[in-house]
Amino acid sequence: MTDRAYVIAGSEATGGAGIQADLKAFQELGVYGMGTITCIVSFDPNNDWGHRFVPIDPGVIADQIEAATSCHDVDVVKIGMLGTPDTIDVVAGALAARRWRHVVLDPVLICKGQEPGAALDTDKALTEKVLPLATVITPNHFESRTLSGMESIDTVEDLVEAARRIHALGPRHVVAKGGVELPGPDAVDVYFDGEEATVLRSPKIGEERVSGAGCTFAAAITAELAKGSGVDEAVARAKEMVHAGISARLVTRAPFASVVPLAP
Ligand code: PXL
Repeated sequence: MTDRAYVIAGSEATGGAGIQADLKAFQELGVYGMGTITCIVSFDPNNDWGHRFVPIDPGVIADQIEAATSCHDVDVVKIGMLGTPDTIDVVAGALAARRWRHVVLDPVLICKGQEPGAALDTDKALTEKVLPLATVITPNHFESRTLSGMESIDTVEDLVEAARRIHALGPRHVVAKGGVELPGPDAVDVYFDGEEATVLRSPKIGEERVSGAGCTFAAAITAELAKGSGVDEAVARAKEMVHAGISARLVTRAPFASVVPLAP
C-alpha cells in the first residue's frame, strides 16, 4: 500500500457518510488514507434524524492540513463537506498553496439543520473559491440543479446539459449523478471531460437514497487516481464500487440504510 490519498471532509458519526466512509473506501481500494476534519455532523435520533452541525475552528483545520501535507508527499485530495464560508476560505487557501495532480470535489451543498441563509453563503463561497480548483467534481441531482442553474433535470439529456454548464464554472472533469432522482430503471451518471459526454448506467437498486453513496463515489475516484488511473477509468471503477456498496448496504435504526464501501 504505497499510494497515498488525502481527504478533507466532515465527520458523520454513524459511519455511513463523511470522512468515515471516505477512509473505508481508500482502505478497501488499497490506498493509504490521511484525513482532515472540517466539521462534525451528529444525526439527532430525537429530531427526525436531522443534522446537528458543528464547524471546526478554521485555525484547527489549517493545523490539520499542515500536519498531513508536511508528513506525506501526496498530490491527490478529495474535498467533502466544508459547511461554512470560513471553512471554505481556509481550505481554498491551503489547496491553492500547493500543486495537486487531482482535486476531487464532492460539492456537498446543504445540510439539514443549517440556516438557509448560511447555506446560501456557503454555496456561493464554494462555487467561487473551490470549484475553480477542482479537477473532478461529482454533483448529485440537487447539486447539479443548483450549480447549473437549471430548474429541473428530468432526462439524461438534461443531465448532459447540467454537466456542460458545471464544466464552464472551472472543473476539468464533471460527473453529474442522476441517482434515484432521475426517472428510469438505471442509476445514470454523465461524465463530461470538456469535449465528450459519456453516459454510465447501472441498474438501480431500489428507489431509496443510501447514506454515504456519494461520499464513497468521490472517495473511490480519488483512490483510483492516487493509484495512477485515468479519470475515465477511475469514474467507471467508482461506479462499480458504489453499486456493490449499495447492494451490501446496512439496514440501520435510522430511516435510511448506509453504504458499505466494497472494492468491486
Ligand atoms: O452524504 C453527504 C454528507 C457528507 N459529509 C458529511 C455528512 C453527509 C450527510 O450526512 O454528514 C459529514
